[in-house]
Amino acid sequence: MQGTVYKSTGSWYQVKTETGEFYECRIKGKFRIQGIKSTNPVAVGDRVVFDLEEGVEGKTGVIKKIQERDNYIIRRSVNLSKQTHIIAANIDQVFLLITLNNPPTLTTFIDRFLVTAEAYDITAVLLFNKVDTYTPEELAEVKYLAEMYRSAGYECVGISAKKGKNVEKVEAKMIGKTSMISGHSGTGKSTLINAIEPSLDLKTSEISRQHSQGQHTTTFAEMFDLSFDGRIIDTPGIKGFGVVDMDREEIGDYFPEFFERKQDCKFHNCLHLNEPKCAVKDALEEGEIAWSRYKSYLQMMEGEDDNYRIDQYQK
Ligand SMILES: Nc1nc2c(ncn2[C@@H]2O[C@H](COP(=O)(O)OP(=O)(O)OP(=O)(O)O)[C@@H](O)[C@H]2O)c(=O)[nH]1
Ligand SMILES: [Zn+2]
Repeated sequence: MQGTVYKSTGSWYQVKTETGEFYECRIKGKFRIQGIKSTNPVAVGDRVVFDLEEGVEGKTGVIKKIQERDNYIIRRSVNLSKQTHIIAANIDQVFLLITLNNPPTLTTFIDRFLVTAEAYDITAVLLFNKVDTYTPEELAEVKYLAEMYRSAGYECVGISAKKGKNVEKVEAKMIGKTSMISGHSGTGKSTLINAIEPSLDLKTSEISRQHSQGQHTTTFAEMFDLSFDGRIIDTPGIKGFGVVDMDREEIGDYFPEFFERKQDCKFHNCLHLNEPKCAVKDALEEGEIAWSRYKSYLQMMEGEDDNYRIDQYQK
């Protein structure tokens, strides 16, 4: 039988067949995918082949095969820097929910996230959420950030998941696609999904309670069918987003506004660091490229991990 993984809870996978039936499936023995060192061999969004289990009551199955993935998005596993965790597979686009404060989303985090999305060829859209709570100064900052990311080549929308502002714009972008919703814990992922599909009635939680408990409402990624043609993937709050297995030479190519100018650099393999006649640095000096983007680039080139900074910031 064939189906798509809608949910994974560690050892069990919820698989939906083309006829719309759900089966609880698991993996038997070692199941490794070539070339990927991952803590989870099967991820939400995977298309799988499975056998029904004999002699077992209910609808359970054993996954035999994973069909080739169009793409997948990964992060480093906690505590195991060499290992990776596949967050989801076969994604058409990813929406990153950003809030200025409560919780703060740093540009270094946004940039790392975008680089990862570029590396796996997934369209990213930035959603600046909670616009209903911002002061005029904060709204000006949102506008500034949105302009900056638009000029880098990304679509940006200011929304209020709670009040419904611009939610219909997000909805329109989801038609016919599998979308992933990402963002720090508390940025409003579940609230947005509920606004789009109230029948899902996902649990949301107050920021303060989340912090005192230090827990996420959503612990596993999960895919949901929308009432229109579209699917949504809810992901656990992501703190850091490690960039995995990326050569220093390719990082710049995942900054669209750098890549666009690279052909005008004197050296075809310019790293935009100290090389003469670098089109990226020229654009930076002229204010066409944002310093914060370049700073994130330098940080990634130095292989710095900014997780600890985000953690400090969030406490
Ligand atoms: N004022 C306002 N509050 C919002 C908005 N969106 C979400 N919230 C609130 O922010 C808090 C966190 O929202 P959730 O939807 O639970 O956030 P989440 O991203 O799903 O969090 P995790 O499940 O922990 O990853 C809740 O108290 C929401 O009511 C918004 O647009 N405006
Ligand atoms: Zn250059």
